[in-house]
Amino acid sequence: MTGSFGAVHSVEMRCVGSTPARQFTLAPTPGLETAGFGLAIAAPRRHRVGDPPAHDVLFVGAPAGPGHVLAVTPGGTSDITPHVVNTTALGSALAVGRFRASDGTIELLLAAGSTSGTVVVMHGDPRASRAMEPLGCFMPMQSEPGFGLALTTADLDGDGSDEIVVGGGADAGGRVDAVHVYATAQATSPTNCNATWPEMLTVHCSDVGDRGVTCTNLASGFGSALSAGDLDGDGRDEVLVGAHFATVDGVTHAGAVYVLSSSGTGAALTLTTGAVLRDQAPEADVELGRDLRVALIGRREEPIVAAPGALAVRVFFCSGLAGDRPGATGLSAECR
Ligand SMILES: [Ca+2]
Ligand SMILES: [Ca+2]
Repeated sequence: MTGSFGAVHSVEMRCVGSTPARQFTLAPTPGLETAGFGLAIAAPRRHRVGDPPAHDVLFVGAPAGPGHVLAVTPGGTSDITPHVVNTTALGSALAVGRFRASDGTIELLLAAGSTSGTVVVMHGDPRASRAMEPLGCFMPMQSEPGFGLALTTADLDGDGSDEIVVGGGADAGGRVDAVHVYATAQATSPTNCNATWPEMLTVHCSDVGDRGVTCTNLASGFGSALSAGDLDGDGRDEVLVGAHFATVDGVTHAGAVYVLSSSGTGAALTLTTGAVLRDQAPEADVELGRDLRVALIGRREEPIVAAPGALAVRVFFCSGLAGDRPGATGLSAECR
């Protein structure tokens, strides 16, 4: 799936090398500022093998200026921009989750604010009469430039409801090195974005010696790309964190992806590094992990990781987690 921006105002969906299978084009609308349309895109994810098909909707951010967010459904394109105060660049990052697993609604997370950082939460069913409405918004406990540069949702305690994961903690140069996790039951006034939500936990980058990955005391970019999925099939999502400027085997900016595994619930929830994805023969400035997604391939969710310096996208069928190593049961054919 590719996004485009500027005057094009379109999002194309295509198989690699093919002509677009489907293209959404935004008709010019008087009074609607849509510059940057396509800079961020998000769609509901199938949480488990065997889940019913997710909502047929694509959310598209147009973050230039104040920012807008649009919902593209088979019925057409609608502007669902929430009216909240003190935000700019709304829609610069997007993520879709399910906080109330059983009622058929979904949540949309929108990043806003290129300097202060705010995350807006919307709730509803974009296909039905229950339109997407603002549910709450929050800022970090302490000002963090870059807060919300990356967003994802993940069911970290296995209760069927997603938690919120936010990349943030940038230094003065905008380099990110922290990942924050929030519970989803903290909805606050949707019109006041000066609120803070209590964090469940924060994770910083740490070196992994047996994988040759060094990131501490570096601007590793840890947290500037996020995704989540249940790589080992144990019912809990893992959080995947790109650290595209990490040093690997002494090679600078080779990049790596941290696979964070959860344990415990509630206040006792913890995230630890369960595995690290890296190139077997790292090369300088490949920046593995600059962007990443988890997608269902066969019966398992697998990481798909950008390696822009190698002009490549890498799929890691074997993360190295217990249950996701060669010889484990239930694996994709490529990982047996
Ligand atoms: Ca959960
Ligand atoms: Ca898992």
